[in-house]
Amino acid sequence: MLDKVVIANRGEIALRILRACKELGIKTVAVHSKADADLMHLHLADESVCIGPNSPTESYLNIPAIISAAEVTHATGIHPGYGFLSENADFAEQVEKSGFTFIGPSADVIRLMGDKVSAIAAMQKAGVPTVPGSDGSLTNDNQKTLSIARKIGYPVIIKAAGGGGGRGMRVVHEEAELISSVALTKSEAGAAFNNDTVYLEKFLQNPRHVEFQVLADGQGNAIHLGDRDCSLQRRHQKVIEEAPAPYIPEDKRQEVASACTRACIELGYRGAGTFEFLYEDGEFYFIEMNTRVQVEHPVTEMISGIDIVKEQLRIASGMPLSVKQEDIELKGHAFECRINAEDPKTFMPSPGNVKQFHAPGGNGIRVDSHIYNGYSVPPYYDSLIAKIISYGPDRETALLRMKNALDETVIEGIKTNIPLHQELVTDPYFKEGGVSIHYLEKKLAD
Ligand code: MV4
Repeated sequence: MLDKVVIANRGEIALRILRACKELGIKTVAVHSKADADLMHLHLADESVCIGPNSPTESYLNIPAIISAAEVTHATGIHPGYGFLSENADFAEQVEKSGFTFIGPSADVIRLMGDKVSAIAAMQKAGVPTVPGSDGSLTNDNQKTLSIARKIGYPVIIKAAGGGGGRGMRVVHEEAELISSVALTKSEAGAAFNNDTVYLEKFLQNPRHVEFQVLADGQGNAIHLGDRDCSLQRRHQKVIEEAPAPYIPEDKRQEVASACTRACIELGYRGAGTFEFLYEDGEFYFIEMNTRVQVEHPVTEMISGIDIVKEQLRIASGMPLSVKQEDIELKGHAFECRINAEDPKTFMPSPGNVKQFHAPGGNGIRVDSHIYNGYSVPPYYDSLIAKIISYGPDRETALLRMKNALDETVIEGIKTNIPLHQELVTDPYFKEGGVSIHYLEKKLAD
């Protein structure tokens, strides 16, 4: 087992990783920016190291500072959490070259998935269903581009190979716009990602966002923990997630889940991963793979009973998966509300002092949060301050428990999006389940 792990992140996920380390008897090193000297997990960690000033680029994105922190504390592994350096292949490579264990897949696999064109090609090879598209990058041959789009049918979407998560995309509704749109997306991609490679897909107009959680040990074993529906989002920021995804025929779910685990074996994948799909008219279409632990991993933990972060740590320690697919029973239903320090109407960040915090509780409620009475939310980072997770034997019960949990929660001194969540959990369409990726933005527009 890893002896000592540097937690290269902040906020709730740093605390989440710390708790998993403690359960496994792994010593912890908390690294933090100057603004984050009051983070809760610093007191719970065995050691803490200040790695730089407030700016993320000088602290949580500062590769030499993080590797130095591992060196001076004689750590053996580095857990990147989500965001920041978690999907940076160069970081993973430098961590390993410096003699530490990167808690995640190999740098090569991170790089393969970071390039969306190579990721899609790998998935097609492994039998994972993808969106009809250009099957590779677009070339300078405009006639060829026009013929690909004509064959697929409009609307189409042009995406940057270096993009992902909603960055570097453009929808094209008619042939007359295609070539200029490709040029524009290419030039924006070159500036944003230093990679002007673009590809084309059929644009799905009203899909849901459904993703599968996998775990693989790099020793020939891979399992899935079912799916999650993350359709309720605004500007590519997820708001509520749930597991399992509602109204997916069980045979379809099994078919796609099996394709994902087979792909993990074929790729020699190691660690936790997420296969992102669009789901429309009963079909799944792969769009991206995330090679990190995700914000919404707790909903899967609730229905599977598997501790995903502990599995990451065990896998990185060279241990095989602790469970087989046939031992996993996905049971009940779970929701996660992302509580942000922001104005519930304007979505403007609302950093500042938390004068009062009372967490909800009761049967089936889990709260992952680093905030406490008197904690100051700094303005420099993501506004996520808590995740309220509810579990129940069925979707209706889990949602009722979430409503009660939101009503119980007290956060004073800063604005939060709890009023928005209270509105959403009583929304008749959301209660029904299966809303598309456009539902929240349309609702907010009215
Ligand atoms: C799409 C799409 C429709 N058709 N691809 C946005 C984030 C990135 N992961 C991929 N995205 C999309 N790709 C095709 N072929 C619509 C989106 C999309 C979206 C996807 C998931 C969750 C929210 C979204 C919001 C807007 C657009």
